[in-house]
Amino acid sequence: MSNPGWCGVLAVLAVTTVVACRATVDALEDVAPNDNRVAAGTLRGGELTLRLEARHARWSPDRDKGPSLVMPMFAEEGRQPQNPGPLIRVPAGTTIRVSVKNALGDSTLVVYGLNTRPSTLTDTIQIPPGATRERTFEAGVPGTYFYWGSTTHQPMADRNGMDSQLHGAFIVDSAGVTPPPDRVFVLGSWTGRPRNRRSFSPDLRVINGLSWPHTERLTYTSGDTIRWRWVNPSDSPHPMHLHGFYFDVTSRGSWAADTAIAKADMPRVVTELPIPGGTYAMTWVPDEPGNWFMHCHVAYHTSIYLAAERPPDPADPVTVDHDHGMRGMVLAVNVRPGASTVRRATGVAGARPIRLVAKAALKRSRGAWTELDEMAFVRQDGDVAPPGDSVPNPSSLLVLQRNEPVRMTIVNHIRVATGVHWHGIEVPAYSDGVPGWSGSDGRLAPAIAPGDSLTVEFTPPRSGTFIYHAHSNENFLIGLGLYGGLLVVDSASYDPSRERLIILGGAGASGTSGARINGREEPDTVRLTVGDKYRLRLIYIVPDYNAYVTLTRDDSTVHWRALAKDGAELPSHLQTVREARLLVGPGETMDFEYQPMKPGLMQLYVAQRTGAWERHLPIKVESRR
Ligand SMILES: [Cu+2]
Repeated sequence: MSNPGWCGVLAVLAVTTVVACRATVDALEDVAPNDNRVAAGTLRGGELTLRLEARHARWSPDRDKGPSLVMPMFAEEGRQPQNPGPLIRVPAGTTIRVSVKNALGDSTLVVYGLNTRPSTLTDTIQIPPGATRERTFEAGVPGTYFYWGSTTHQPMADRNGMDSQLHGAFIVDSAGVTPPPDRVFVLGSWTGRPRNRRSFSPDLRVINGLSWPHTERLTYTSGDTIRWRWVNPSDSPHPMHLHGFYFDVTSRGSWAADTAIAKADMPRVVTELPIPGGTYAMTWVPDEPGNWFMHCHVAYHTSIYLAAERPPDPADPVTVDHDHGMRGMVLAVNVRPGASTVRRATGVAGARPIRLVAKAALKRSRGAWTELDEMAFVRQDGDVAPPGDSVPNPSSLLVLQRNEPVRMTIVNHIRVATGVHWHGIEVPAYSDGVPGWSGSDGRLAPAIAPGDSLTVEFTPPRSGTFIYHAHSNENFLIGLGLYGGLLVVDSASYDPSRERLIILGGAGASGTSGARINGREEPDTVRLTVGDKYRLRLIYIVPDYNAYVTLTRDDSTVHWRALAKDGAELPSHLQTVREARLLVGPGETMDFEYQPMKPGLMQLYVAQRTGAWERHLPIKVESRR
């Protein structure tokens, strides 16, 4: 491969590798992206024999379209190195005989996770340079796991360095049955550390070793049962969001242990947040043809800033267009029509018309990153356009009636093309809001150009708490305010006086870090009355961060009752009282019931996961008059 980006890449890599010139690099092997469809090793008579090696190899996260990186990778002996590393997949009861050779040259390799499940972190294999170590163990309990290697001794939560791609999925299937077809996806994170600011500094988030738009394109037929396993050996939680459909979480675990979830207890969600070291399995049945996505909802993890070869930083980051705006952890799914002819309805006579204007308050001075536009969606009622010189904060709340068709006209009054995604709502593909992607049968929704508009239709089938947001250049567009609350209600049971909506969203033009609560850095006090039961609707759409959310009183965490996740009501036996503290990621919504029993002050604390920022929402509980 020849590429002008090479020398800069090598400057980055020279820190930990011996690679210094193109001649040496050309002698290296290329890394094959591993789609985890073929198990490694030889399985015979209840015994798997597997010979692994860790070698330096040339990884191209954009396939042959971008620069490559020389990094330690796992390979089967005598075979091409893979990212993720060779898949270990055996039935329970299998004896695994594995050898690992450290061909990295200069560092001791520590291998974790080559042992019986459940496992512990202390059970490692230490392999000096040039040495081979062997291990024989029983596979253990069925589940979704992984193994990994380390040369830097970084903990899982910091796993983004030169050894960050040394990992492979480890799947234990139930014994005595043929496992139903499934797919295994491994998330990966690598953060470039340039020696100086002018060095090319790729920063990568990948699925099975590849970055969008080079990730695998999956094709299914409407009505198929789709089973996916997700493995997260990376440095951060990834809120993995499926467009257009709910999925059931069938197990949750980690590299070490896994717990299958009984059918009646399976979370039904559109976003699942595996933590570093976490795994989960999911099942879904698409019933609507078209192009769909499953992607990480941390905006940065699907942004232009995550390309092996990215365009130069734009002078005006707001204007990054939709084609250039997505990279990283995105998986494409095309659903073909199946036997059922039932489609999500469009063109319904009498659909309720709603006009939604994407607006910007022009604050930017040319080229200045610090002076960005405040943005919002403003609902336009009647013929009078909202005034042009300001935007509300937050965007207009949309309240839709369940099963009532809506015809949504999105008017673009910002200075870049975009689309609007109705996050969590089961919409027809064309209405899903990804410019140039959403649609089916060759009819794709266009980007809505500045000054233009687009009309889409859908009929929300369930009541719940949802989000609508711009689906392009999300770091900036969601960050600057293009998100809003979307409630679907049954009018008979909807009582706004007994509900409180809490929207955690982008920080606005004051910066792309931090967050706002209900549109403000210092939000208005929420008032509750003693003895009343409230539905707290929590929307988390801070684009770039995961955070801990805690409801407190007198510095201690209170309890609330979980009611719904991502707009789907929990089955009654799962509507349990629990401590009011949780880790949330972008694209998640949750409903809780809370009944204050005495007057006083409370706080909702929102703390970015690694402590980068903190916000709080004051809540005042008042006596009944
Ligand atoms: Cu992510």
